[in-house]
Amino acid sequence: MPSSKYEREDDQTSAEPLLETTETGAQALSLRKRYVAATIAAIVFILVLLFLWALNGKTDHSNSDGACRQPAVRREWRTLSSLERLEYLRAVKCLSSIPSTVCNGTLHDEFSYIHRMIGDYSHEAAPFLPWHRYFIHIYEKTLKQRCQYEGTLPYWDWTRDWADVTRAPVWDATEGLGGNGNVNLPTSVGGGHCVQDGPFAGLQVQYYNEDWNPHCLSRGFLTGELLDHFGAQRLNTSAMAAVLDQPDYYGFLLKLEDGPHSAIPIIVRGDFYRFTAPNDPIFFLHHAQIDRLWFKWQSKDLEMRALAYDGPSRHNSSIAAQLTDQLEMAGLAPDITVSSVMTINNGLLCYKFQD
Ligand SMILES: *[C@@H]1O[C@H](CO)[C@@H](O)[C@H](O)[C@H]1NC(C)=O
Ligand SMILES: *[C@@H]1O[C@H](CO)[C@@H](O)[C@H](O)[C@H]1NC(C)=O
Ligand SMILES: *[C@@H]1O[C@H](CO)[C@@H](O)[C@H](O)[C@H]1NC(C)=O
Ligand SMILES: [Cu+2]
Repeated sequence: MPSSKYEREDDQTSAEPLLETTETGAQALSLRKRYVAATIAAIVFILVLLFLWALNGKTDHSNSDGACRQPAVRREWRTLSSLERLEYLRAVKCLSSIPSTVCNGTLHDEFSYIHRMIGDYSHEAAPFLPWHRYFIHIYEKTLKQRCQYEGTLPYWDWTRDWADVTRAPVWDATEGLGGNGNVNLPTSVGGGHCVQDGPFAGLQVQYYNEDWNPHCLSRGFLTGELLDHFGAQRLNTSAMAAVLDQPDYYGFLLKLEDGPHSAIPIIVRGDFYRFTAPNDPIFFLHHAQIDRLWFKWQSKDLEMRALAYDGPSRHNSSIAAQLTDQLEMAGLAPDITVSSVMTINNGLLCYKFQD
């Protein structure tokens, strides 16, 4: 009994003689054409795939040709999904598991160390806004490159919590950065107590101002009249409008820096209201909001304000700032000019904000 294998051989032998006729010659030709067409189609298909793959490789959003085609979207903390919040917290925690090659401690400590060592030149001076814009960009990039974070840096819009910022969702113990220090423990640095809830419970940080001083992450939320004085009075709608209505760059900067920018760390206390403020991971959500407010101010007249830059070139300096000044990062990342971060869709930076 013939198997199917034999049946096929029978088919071939019966087909072969047909190739002799001219009619089947034309058939063979059209077969060859089809073969060529199929090959070309396959090559085109592979080329398209390669092209798409190359495009996709560029979605780290910073394009070398200076174009920003797909800006990353920075979003407000409470608009992230639970999963997105947890993923961000995972990545931030990951930083404190990677040893630093720059200072004692981990990548987490590096940001405090650099901010204290070099960042203070930028405070109450023109570079305050661009220096921090670059600094938090480096942080976001580090989360991506060292901790496989695929999201963007979130911001905390504390104007939504102006009446009492200590009750904002960002302090949640399960889907936030944890809350106030534990007041039942002895006081820690900065008038706070060790944080014992949330993802940073028990986190040890290495620096406090100038000192190498390993300690627990500390917070000490203000309450009552002080909270109202530094919180509600500086963060309410009319107070914020007065900041954003400033017509010139340095006037706006000072109002923002001395007003809401300082208000939050004064309220949180502990590690935050010191030059080693990045010890507290809330620093980066806060500065993403400061950066957003600068962008909001710029957006009122983007063409002019993308170039608006004046004031002292560094803290206590009598030399006027210029767009060609360098932003110093002490090896954390390359020094770059102020002008390279005046806009947020310029190639080096490529993001936008979702309101
Ligand atoms: C690093 O830690 C050592 C002790 O292990 C200490 O003596 C030194 O001062 C620290 N260095 C810095 C830059 O903090
Ligand atoms: C809002 O802020 C302004 C300016 O600091 C202050 O005078 C006003 O009392 C504040 N309003 C409330 C409701 O806190
Ligand atoms: C800036 O000047 C003030 C007042 O003269 C001084 O207290 C402070 O130490 C100076 N800061 C720096 C970084 O030089
Ligand atoms: Cu700072």
